[in-house]
Amino acid sequence: MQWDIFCKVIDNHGDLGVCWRLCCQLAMRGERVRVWIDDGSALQWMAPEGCAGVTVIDWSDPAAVKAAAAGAHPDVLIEAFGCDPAPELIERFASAQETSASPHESRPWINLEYLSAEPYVERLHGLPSPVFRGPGAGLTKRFFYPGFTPRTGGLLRESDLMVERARFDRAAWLAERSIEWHGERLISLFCYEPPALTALLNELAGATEPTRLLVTAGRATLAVQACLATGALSGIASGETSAGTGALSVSYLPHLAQHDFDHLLWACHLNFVRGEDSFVRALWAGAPMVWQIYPQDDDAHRVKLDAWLDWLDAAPSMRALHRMWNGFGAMDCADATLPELGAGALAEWQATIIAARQRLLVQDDLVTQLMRMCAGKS
Ligand code: TRH
Repeated sequence: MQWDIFCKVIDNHGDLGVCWRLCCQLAMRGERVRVWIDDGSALQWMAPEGCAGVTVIDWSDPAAVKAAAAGAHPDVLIEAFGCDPAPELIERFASAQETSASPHESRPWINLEYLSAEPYVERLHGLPSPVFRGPGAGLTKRFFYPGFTPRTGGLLRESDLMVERARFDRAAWLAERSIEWHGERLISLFCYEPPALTALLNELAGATEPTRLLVTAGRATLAVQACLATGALSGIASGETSAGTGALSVSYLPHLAQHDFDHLLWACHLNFVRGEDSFVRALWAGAPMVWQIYPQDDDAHRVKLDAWLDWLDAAPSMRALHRMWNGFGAMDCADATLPELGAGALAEWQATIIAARQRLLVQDDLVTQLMRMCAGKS
């Protein structure tokens, strides 16, 4: 089938990251995919080689929209995160419905929602949403909610993911990427500007166990460099591509292609992730993880974070660390300290993540469920 997926980049990289992963997984199953993006600039580093079977259309270019709209009608329209596709494209989609054989064979229009572990997801997943206004009036969308339980839409997961994960060679990958490593503990950092960042850097610098912090490009690098620039850490040696003090060494990474970002998570003994897509990828990586949730108004993200920690059955120490890392604890005072990131705590957290991953691996992945819904079988 022909899938048209609409993606508007709000901020950061997750809207595009999730949509791109969805496109690639559909194409891997032989589907024809067009992804309409208003700002696809991040694809230059996220997917420099593109993906066979996926056509990228610049939604902000009227000529590109016109040319694509003259092409084949989509069999499925996916509106990612409520992004409201251009009216002329909805009109075209609606006109294609009229040529459908019968209403029950109408072409699916799916509203792909953000991921959450909150209870409402199971209630709303799959519900119809009639369209009353605009060019789509009279049509019906369906809600598709990703999630962590069998009564949700599941999570994006490539069919060969765990085979690739098992095959991964940490030392070879680090060498290929020219990342300095002397056998020390590796921690990845992908974050916004967490209030507890100084406390983390101080803890790692003062620990007995040496650590190399692999800092991702963009906001995480800026946040670490800002911390180091304040002199909050004593004796830090700070350079363009690396820094270090005490037991802590810091390596600043370039942007990695999306498939390689997974390898970063697989290489590390602890992953600090954020948003939505990297959060899921850290679960699949099976290492201890700390999630900085995307901040929302009126603290809605706090409810969302707690819902996930409840689903995870997280230990009190993991909950305490998440509260601090997300600024819900007393991290605004300079001398606050994080829970010890010792071997015992990491082993306990890793057991929790691996148990959660096992629960997820026995569920159908998101694309399997989406294709089933669009084939009218769910
Ligand atoms: O960038 P994010 O914070 O995106 C956020 C969230 O998705 C949030 O839910 C959404 O509301 C907001 O955007 C608008 O985090 P996320 O979701 O992990 O997306 C980052 C993507 O970037 C992910 O697909 C991984 C990818 N990535 C790379 O491919 N290479 C890299 O080097 C890095 C750092 C990230």
